[in-house]
Amino acid sequence: MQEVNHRAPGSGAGSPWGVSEKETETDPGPAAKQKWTHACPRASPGVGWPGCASIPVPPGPWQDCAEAHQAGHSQSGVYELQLGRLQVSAWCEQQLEGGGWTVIQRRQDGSVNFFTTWQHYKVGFGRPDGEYWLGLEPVHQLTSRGDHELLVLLEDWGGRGARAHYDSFSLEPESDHYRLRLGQYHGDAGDSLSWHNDKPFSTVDRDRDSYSGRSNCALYQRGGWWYHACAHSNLNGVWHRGGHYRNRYQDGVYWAEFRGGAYSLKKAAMLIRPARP
Ligand SMILES: [Ca+2]
Repeated sequence: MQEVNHRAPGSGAGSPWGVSEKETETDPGPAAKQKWTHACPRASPGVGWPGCASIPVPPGPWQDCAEAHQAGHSQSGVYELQLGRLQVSAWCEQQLEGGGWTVIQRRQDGSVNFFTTWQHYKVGFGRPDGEYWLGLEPVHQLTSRGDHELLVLLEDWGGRGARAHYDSFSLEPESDHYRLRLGQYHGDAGDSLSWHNDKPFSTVDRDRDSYSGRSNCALYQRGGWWYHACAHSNLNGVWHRGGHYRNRYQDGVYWAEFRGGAYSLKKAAMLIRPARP
């Protein structure tokens, strides 16, 4: 994978990133949060929880962020979503390109460990106002309701942004390992996800990648992804500070067509919303 030279900056419209870049904090580990909702506790007097208590939570739960947007909630923030029997907290991006986006993944400060197990990737981990993974099952539930589009937002350490847009996106059920179904690419980031189309999701403890034998891409690349043999993108990899990194394996947060596999991006986010007819 070769280094791709500077691309045009993203439009900069909207702010899909979390509340603020916190100092790196100790993550209690997904094991402490093994449940369907993401811990962003309701404001309780005297209890400080940076970033959460200050965000008003609009009434809900909502089917998705698009429904909340249609109901007039044009403020980005943490919303409660009801997905079948699941209730989850998600960040809704209500300003960017008409709003209605549900953020399903976000990296921005290295505060959350993404090198974790199938169960955690299934149910989700992190905090919706910071770094997080919404969860394979919630995303499957969302995308099985109807056509969705996917927007990938990237930013390097020089503040340069790039986008990858896919006009359809869905995940198959767990029985099919949350296999990725992806539509047509548009954007200025370069297409580093289509190579992963139709691949099942793999984690360190669930090797479904195309790399034969015991070779486990999730182990080498220290993340969870729709690994092939192995990756053109690895947005759930290790958040290396500063961009360029040297490691035995390409384990950074990368999008090869944008800055190459040996460059770990500062920010990455994946957003979905129902496709518009
Ligand atoms: Ca393998």
